[in-house]
Amino acid sequence: MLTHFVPSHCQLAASPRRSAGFSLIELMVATLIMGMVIVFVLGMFTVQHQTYMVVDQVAETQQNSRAIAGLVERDIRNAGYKVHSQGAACGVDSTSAPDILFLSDADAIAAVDTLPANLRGVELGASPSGSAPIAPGALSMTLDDVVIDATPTYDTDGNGSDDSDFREGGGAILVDLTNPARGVACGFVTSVTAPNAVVVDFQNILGPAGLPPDLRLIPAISYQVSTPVGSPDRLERNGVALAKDVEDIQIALFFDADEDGEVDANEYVGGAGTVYDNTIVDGATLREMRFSMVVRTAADDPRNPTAASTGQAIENRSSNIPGDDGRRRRVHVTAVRLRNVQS
Ligand SMILES: [Ca+2]
Ligand SMILES: [Ca+2]
Ligand SMILES: [Ca+2]
Ligand SMILES: [Ca+2]
Repeated sequence: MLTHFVPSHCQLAASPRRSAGFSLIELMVATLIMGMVIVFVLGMFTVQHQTYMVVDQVAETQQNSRAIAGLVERDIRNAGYKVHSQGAACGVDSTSAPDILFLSDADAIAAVDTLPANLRGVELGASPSGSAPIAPGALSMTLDDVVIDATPTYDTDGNGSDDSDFREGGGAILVDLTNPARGVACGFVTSVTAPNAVVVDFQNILGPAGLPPDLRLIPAISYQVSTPVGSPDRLERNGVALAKDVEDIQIALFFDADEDGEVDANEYVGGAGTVYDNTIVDGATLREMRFSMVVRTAADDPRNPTAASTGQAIENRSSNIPGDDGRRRRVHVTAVRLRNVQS
């Protein structure tokens, strides 16, 4: 009985031709299909890996932007604290390169309730002696004191005790109280020698004086894009690297020169179509500042080869940064009111 019951597929398997295994054609077809699958999977993996890298880098850039913006906002908001309002902020404007920003250094000044009684309510700043003309370049200044609030804040000579409210690598803003129309000048502090000497590398000039000048030098925080040889562009705060891959910073300032309580069209400088001129600005009427920056990813995105000049035309910058390197870029804009500045 059993010998008669043989399923048909067993009969087929038992045939001598089929038991020889796969034919060459079958093997080639199988190999080809396998190859195609591998190529497809590898391709998917590469694309996903690239996407992951780009997303990761863009996320990092955005995180950087937020961290920087937080610090800049704080510094802008505090600018003018306990110092002459005219000297709260000073910009060095460019339409073809990053701007440079100086903000009066609130960290250098003790909180109002810890100031000595005789200094409360007094607007602080050091008085330089002599009346040297202010032009771009290094200028040695003799001050009444490098400490403006009776409490030194920075240890400039590294001996372990604080000796100055100015610091090397930081900035300084110069105003003329009897000639506010001279505007405001600013530069980098390159040397501090307590008790009364600083060297400031001025980045701009102070307008001509009509009346005998009454100058005040105010310690300031500096923001600058630096391009060290062989390193990526970076943003420096007080000469110290704050973040890499920051390509550009641009500032726009909003004044209320006629004091009608609002910023009129002609009171907006440093933005599109306008140029900030530090020699005609009365800083005491500054109400708001807009700070924009371009941050880019650290590496190229191979799928973004023609990203030329995307997103770099910010404020009054007329020549865009060449962006044809495939890097992704993000523009971060922050606008802050200056709460310590009063006319
Ligand atoms: Ca500019
Ligand atoms: Ca101090
Ligand atoms: Ca010291
Ligand atoms: Ca106005």
